[in-house]
Amino acid sequence: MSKKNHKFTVLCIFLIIKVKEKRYNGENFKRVKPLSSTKIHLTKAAFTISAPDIRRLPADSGIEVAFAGRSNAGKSSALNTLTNQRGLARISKTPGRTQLINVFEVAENRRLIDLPGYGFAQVPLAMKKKWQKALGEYLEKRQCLKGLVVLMDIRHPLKDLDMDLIQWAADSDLPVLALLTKCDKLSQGKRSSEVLAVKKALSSLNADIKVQAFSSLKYTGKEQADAIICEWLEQEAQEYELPDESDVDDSNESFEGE
Ligand SMILES: Nc1nc2c(ncn2[C@@H]2O[C@H](COP(=O)(O)OP(=O)(O)OP(=O)(O)O)[C@@H](O)[C@H]2O)c(=O)[nH]1
Ligand SMILES: [Mg+2]
Repeated sequence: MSKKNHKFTVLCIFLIIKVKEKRYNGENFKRVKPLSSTKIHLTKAAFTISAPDIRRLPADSGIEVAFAGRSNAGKSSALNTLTNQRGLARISKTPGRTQLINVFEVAENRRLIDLPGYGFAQVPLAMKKKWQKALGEYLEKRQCLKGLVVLMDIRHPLKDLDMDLIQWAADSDLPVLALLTKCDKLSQGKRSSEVLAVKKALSSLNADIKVQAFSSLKYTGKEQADAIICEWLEQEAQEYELPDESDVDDSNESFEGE
C-alpha cells in the first residue's frame, strides 16, 4: 500500500469510529432514557395547545393524565378546580363545549388532557363523528397516557358509554379514577350510598379503579383526586428517542475497507 493510500485508510477508520461513538453516546441512537421523577403541582398547569386530532399533539413522551366523560359531566370544571385556575379550561352550560383535545402542561413532559365529551345527542352527527374519532384515537394510540379520570354526574353514573370506557381502561391496564361530580347536588347520605354502589359495580372488573365523590363548586374530594393524579404524573417515564438520521452522515461508512 502506498503511503498516500495508507494515510487515507487511517483517516477513514478514524471517521467511522467518530460517527459510531457519536451514535452510541446517544446523540442519534435510539435509546431509553429515564426521566428523573418530579414533584408535581397541578396549580402550575398552563395551557399548551388545542388539537383537533392526535397528530397535532405534543410528542408522545412523558406522562399524560386525561379527563374523559359524557358531555356536561364537569370535566373542564374539575380541571379548573384541581389546578386552582378558574379560566384554564372553558366551561359551559351547553353540553359539547369541549370539542378539541386540550393540553395543559404541569411540568416538563407532564400533561393534563381535557378530552371532548361523549354521548350528547344534540350535537350534529358529522361533528360528533369527528370528535369521537379524535377521542378514540387518543385513547387507543397515545403511549404516554398513564391514568384516566372518568367523570360522571353522581346522579347518573355508569351509563353504557361510561362502562365501555372503564372496561376498555381495565382491559388496557390503565388506572382509573372515577370522579362522581356535582356531589353538592346530593345530601351527604345519598352521596355516600352512590359512591358505595359505584364501587360495588366496578369491583367485578378487578382493575385499578378508585372512586371519589367530587364537587368543583364546593371543592369536595379535591385533595384526594389531586393526590391520585399527582402520583400518576410523578412516575418515572421512559423516553424513546428516535434516531435522527439527518444528523449522521452514513456515507462515511462506505469508506470502510477501502
Ligand atoms: N353544581 C355543580 N355544577 C357543576 C359542577 N361541575 C360542573 N358543573 C356545571 O356543569 C356544567 C358543565 O360543566 P363543564 O365543566 O363545562 O362540563 P364538561 O364535561 O367539560 O362538558 P363538555 O366540554 O361539554 O364535554 C356547567 O354549567 C358547570 O357549571 C359541580 O361540581 N357542581
Ligand atoms: Mg369541557
